[in-house]
Amino acid sequence: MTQSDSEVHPAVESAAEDIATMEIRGAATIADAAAEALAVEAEESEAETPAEFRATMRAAGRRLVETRPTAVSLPNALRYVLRGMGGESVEGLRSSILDSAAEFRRELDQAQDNLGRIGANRLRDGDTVMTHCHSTDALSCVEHALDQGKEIHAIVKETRPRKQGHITARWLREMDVPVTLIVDNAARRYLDQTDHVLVGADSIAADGSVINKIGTSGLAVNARERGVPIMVAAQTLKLHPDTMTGHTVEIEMRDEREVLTLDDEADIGDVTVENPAFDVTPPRYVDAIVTERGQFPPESIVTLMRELFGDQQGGEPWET
Ligand code: RUB
Repeated sequence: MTQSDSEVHPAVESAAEDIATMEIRGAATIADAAAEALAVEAEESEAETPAEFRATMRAAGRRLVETRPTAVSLPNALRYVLRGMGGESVEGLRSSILDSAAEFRRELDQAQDNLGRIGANRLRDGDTVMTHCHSTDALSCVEHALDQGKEIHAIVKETRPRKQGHITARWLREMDVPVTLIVDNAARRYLDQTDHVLVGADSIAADGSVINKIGTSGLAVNARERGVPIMVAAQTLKLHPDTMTGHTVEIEMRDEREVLTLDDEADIGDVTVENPAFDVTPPRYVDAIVTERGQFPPESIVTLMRELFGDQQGGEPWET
C-alpha cells in the first residue's frame, strides 16, 4: 500500500498522540521524539517516487507540528531534519533524513551536556536551587555541579496542575540531591533559603523574554524582589526564530479537567476554568540565559539569534 499525503506512519501518529497528551513532555524531549518519529517515517516509508516520499515526510511534519504550540523546539527540530532532506531518488532522500535526524539527536544531547557544564559554573558548593516544572536542561546544570564535587540542595515546586515538580524531585533524588518539596504558593517564603532560581524554557523570544511553565513569571518577580538570581537553562534549540520578525509565541490553553474534575465541578457549580500551560517572563526579571554557546544576559540573546537564524528564509518545510 502506498501512503497518501494525509496518512502518516503509526509511529508518527503515536508520537503525535503522546506529545499532545503529555506522555512525552518537556521541550527537549519533545524535539527528540519528533526527530525520532521522522526517522521511522523515512526508514519505513513505502513511497515509490521521490515526490511521494517528500509528500509523506511533509505530512509527518504537519502531524507533529500541530500537537503543541508553545515549545519552539518542536518546529525547530522538524525544520532541522526536513531541511536536511535532499537527493534525486527515494533511497537518497531516505538516507538524508536518517542522517539529519541522527545528527540532530546527537547535537541535542551534546548541547545539553555543554550547557550543563556552563550552568554548573554559576552554582557554588553548598548552594540551594529552587526549581519549577521539570527541565532536563536545568537538571543538566545540577548534574554537572555535582560532577564538579559541589554539594547542591533543591527546593522543588510542585507545579500545578500537572505536578511536573514530582518528576524533578525524583530525578534529583536519583542524583542524591536533598529535596524539599513545596506547594507553589509557598515559593516566596522559601526564597529566603534559596541561592538561585533555576528554570528551563519552552521558547526564548528575540527580546529575551522567557516562555516557560505557567508560574515561572510570578516566581521570577518574587525572586527579583528578594534578590535571588534567576537562571534560565535553555539550549539554542529554544530560541524562537519567528519572534525576530515581530511574531508572538502562542500560549497553549489546556483542558479544564486538568484543573477541575467533574466531581469538583458538581460540588462547586458552573464556573469558567482557564488553564494556560505557559507564561512569559520579561527579560528584566532574568539574570542569565545559559545555552550551550555560553551564558547571555537576556537582552543580548538577539545577537545569538541573528547569528543562528540570520540566513533562514522561505516557507516551512512541512508545508505543501
Ligand atoms: C515543560 C516545561 C519545561 C520546558 C523545558 O512543560 O515547561 O520547563 O519544556 O524543559 P510541559 P527541557 O510539561 O507542559 O511540556 O529543559 O527538558 O527542554
